[in-house]
Amino acid sequence: MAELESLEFGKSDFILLDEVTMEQFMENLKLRFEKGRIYTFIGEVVVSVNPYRQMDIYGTDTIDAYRGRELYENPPHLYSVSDAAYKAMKRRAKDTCIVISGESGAGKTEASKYIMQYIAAITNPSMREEVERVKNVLLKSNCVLEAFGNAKTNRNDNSSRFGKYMDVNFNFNGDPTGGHINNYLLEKSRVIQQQPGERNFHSFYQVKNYYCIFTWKHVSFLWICKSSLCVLMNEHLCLCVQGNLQFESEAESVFVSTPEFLVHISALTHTDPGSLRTSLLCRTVATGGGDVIQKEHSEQEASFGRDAFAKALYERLFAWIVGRINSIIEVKNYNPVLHGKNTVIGVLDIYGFEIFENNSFEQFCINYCNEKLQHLFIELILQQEQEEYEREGIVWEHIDYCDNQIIVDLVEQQHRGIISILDEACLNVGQVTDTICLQSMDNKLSQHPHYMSRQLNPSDKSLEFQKHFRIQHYAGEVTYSIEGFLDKNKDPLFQDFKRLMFNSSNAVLQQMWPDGQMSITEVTKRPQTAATLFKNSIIALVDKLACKEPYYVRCIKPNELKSSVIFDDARCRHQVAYLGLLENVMVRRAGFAYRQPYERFLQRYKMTCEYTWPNHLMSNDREAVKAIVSQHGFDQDVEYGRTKLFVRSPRSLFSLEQERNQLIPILVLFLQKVWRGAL
Ligand code: AD9
Ligand code: MG
Repeated sequence: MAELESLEFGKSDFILLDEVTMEQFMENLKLRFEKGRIYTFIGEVVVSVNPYRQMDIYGTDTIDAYRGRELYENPPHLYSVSDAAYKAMKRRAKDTCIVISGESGAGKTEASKYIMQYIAAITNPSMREEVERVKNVLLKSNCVLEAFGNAKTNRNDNSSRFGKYMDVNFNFNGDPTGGHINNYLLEKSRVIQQQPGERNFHSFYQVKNYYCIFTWKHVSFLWICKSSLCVLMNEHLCLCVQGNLQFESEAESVFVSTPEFLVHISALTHTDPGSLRTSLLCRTVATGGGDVIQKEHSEQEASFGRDAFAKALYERLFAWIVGRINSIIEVKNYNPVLHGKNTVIGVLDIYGFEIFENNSFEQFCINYCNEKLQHLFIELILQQEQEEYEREGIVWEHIDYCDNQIIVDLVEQQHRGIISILDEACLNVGQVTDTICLQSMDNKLSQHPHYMSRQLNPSDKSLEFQKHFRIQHYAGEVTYSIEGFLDKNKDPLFQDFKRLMFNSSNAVLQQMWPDGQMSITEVTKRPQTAATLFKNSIIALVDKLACKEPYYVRCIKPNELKSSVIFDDARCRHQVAYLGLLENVMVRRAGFAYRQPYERFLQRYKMTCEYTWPNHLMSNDREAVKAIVSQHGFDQDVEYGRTKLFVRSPRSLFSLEQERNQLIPILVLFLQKVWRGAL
């Protein structure tokens, strides 16, 4: 039992802390980590500390222990939330979601896999073939997505470089009937460049083992995927662009200095070598008079175009793989009249808040996403509390909390927000530089309490003039370098490449480039910028989550050394602070720290009261619970809801729990004597 366990291994629920202080929180977190108790509740939220070692807590025995049980009946575990989300979905036909957050390496992806495994293990007891097929694809899609979307970074050997939201659909029996995956902002710049000590996506290294046309040292970002994904594709896919493809210029004209690669690439992409060369060296432009002309690239433009092409190829491949998985698991032939309501559990594993030495456009997007999710977290946690109190007829007192809406607005507000300012700058191609864009941000945001730059604070030597701006995020200050923001936001790819790929004789590649059909005169509408596309996808994600009953897993990384024994106090403290965990405990406790259905409360504590042991004679369970509360003298500390008892201070419950613990051995002794006939 969660409460029993607490005495020896620290408190299994942070709301049972004597005082909600950072010191007590950290003490409990550390003690539990050291005792191998990596999970702790805050009410229904599970806080998880990455153990960095294999734990024997995910086997079938454990799954059986959690299946169908109430949250507080077992020690905290990922399975507790998984089961709670599943029960709510099945019993109350509620769409639910499990949001997993935490910084890079904190254990989000591992947690999401255990959650999926649990759901797979407890469903389809009758082993229906179609359900098994869906479960199989859902579980196995992970390794394909990790191969193409994960990479070794300096912080995590298997870092997800994309955000993932997976919906699992269930029929009225509670068995999975299908699913859908959404992916967010793949870090495609990794294809062409990695930080020292980091690697390209895993797939680059895995594929070369069985299909290698160049020796490894030649392959910088070229690879061909042939048979590895046959299961998914049923066709051979060739894909390549390569960093080895170099340009040189002579007498003002640019040429490909490594023509042998050009031939390979055209063969692999099933395109004509001449067209490929032209796409690499020139771009088609429409003149003001409506004519279409070819304009030659400079060497720098050609390299820029090649890199953009490489990134786009990989990004489209990734999106295509996700699309293929989706088409295999989409719910087919579902008839709500015949099959009942189709319900959903969503699992979100998305990049956590990032603060690096150098923070660029990617960190800006990721941190904005975290602001949105944090805002949703606060809103939903409070909203849930409020709804429960209303349902139970309890008077609710409003709680003040730190609202980060102002930071969300700083980024996303129409016209005045940073994304709007960036987009405006991107409209004036060639005229606005990163520095000019920064000036524009300074002008418009000078009054904003969460925005800073050196131009606005000349005395702040930590910011470089004309290069940096700083946002005071809910999780801490982050200084961004404006360099490259406009290019990354515009994310331009010459139409010539799109047309080239659309004309590929490989059907799969052609399918990935439908926009290549357009001629240059048709491409008048400016495509949406990267930041706006990302913003829209995150707003859509938040809308999706907001209409579901949320469950949270908050992951903490205990140290930077991937050690299973080090608990780095400062690092953990920082994460606890920015995940808002203390706030979470306060919100939970400011109202009522504990609530339990009368029947359950009675079952657990009836032995502590003479009027309820062994059975009560009251008119109902509510009255019996009143008798227990009265006998223990904490009437002032509780409210009686329609179906549940609400306890304000955990102290009351704790004293009850202690008394129960003292009584259990006496009762066991008594019962043994009865059995032996001694009494
Ligand atoms: V990132 O934002 O994608 O860079 P995650 O997803 O938060 O990050 P991940 O789940 O990949 O982190 O965990 C990092 C590593 O920690 C894993 O590769 C495991 O080696 C280790 N880990 C995490 N959780 C567990 C666990 N429950 N048991 C054992 C774990 N090892
Ligand atoms: Mg991950």
